Amino acid sequence: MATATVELPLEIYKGPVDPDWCPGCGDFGVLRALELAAQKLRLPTKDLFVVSGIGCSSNLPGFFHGYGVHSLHGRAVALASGAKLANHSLHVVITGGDGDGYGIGLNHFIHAMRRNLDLTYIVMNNQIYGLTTGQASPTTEKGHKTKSTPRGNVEMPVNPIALALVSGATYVARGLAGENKHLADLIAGGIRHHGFALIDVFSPCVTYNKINTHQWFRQRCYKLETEPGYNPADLEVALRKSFEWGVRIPIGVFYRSEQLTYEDTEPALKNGPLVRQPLAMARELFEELMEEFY
Ligand SMILES: Cc1ncc(C[n+]2csc(CCOP(=O)(O)OP(=O)(O)O)c2C)c(N)n1
Ligand code: SF4
Ligand SMILES: [Mg+2]
Repeated sequence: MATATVELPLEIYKGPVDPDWCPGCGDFGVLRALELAAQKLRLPTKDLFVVSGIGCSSNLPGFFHGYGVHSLHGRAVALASGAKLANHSLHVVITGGDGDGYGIGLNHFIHAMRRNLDLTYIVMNNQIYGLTTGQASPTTEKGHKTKSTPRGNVEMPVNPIALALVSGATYVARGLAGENKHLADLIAGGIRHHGFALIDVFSPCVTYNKINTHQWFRQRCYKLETEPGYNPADLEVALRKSFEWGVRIPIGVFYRSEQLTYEDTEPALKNGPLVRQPLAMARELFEELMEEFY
């Protein structure tokens, strides 16, 4: 990991535009935690690439200083995968919402995990579509009355932690907006991790989700690291934990495992990042191919 030799000031990660999120939105805490994580890792802004989809949460790259793309709804993981393969010396961080990542973008999410691409995905999970003013999302709880489910949501919510565990992610964590230092450690751990990292973050939408509020989470969340004997290397235990929901809800690192990444095993990347390799094909290879096709 390319890092600066001295501690960098936090202000260098501050974007050119101030966030326009509603006062109290959990996303402020996530942005702060990302800045703290970058500072903790001494990451130069030129080595950071932040990609998002569409949603309130997906506006984050505009509020952060680094390279960034505010892409299409549900396509952040696909774009990030391409960027990482083009230049795998970059730290590629994806930020977005539950609708963006677990709804329209779900297929990309699953395939990136099974490939164990070296990406860090921070999902600001507010269990609602915030930007479009309060429709049910894939993580909206059963029975929740929203604009699109006025008689109560009849669908079972996606369980992002369990999904990530069975799909091949090698760093699976959950954080809470407002627990900024804890969240910054989880994000720093995800960026440092060699492989696909999911950090699902409870980031309450104070305007459109009046059930899963900051207070609701503060009353229920506990840290896995305070659980005696919890071992994040044990996939089966992590999977069992991922179903704990209700009176007690775990946050922290569920699972961590060091495995070869897609980039490690892709022959085309053996000679370094593609962006630093010559565009032209070697003469011998060209002639070999011509020979074969004739
Ligand atoms: C292809 C496409 N379909 C639908 C939309 C409308 N749309 C914009 S944001 C969004 C959902 C956002 O929810 P989420 O990802 O949870 O982000 P939040 O606003 O809650 O942070 C939708 C459906 C769109 N922009 N593009
Ligand atoms: S609508 Fe909800 S998610 Fe969007 S900025 Fe406001 S509080 Fe945040
Ligand atoms: Mg949302």
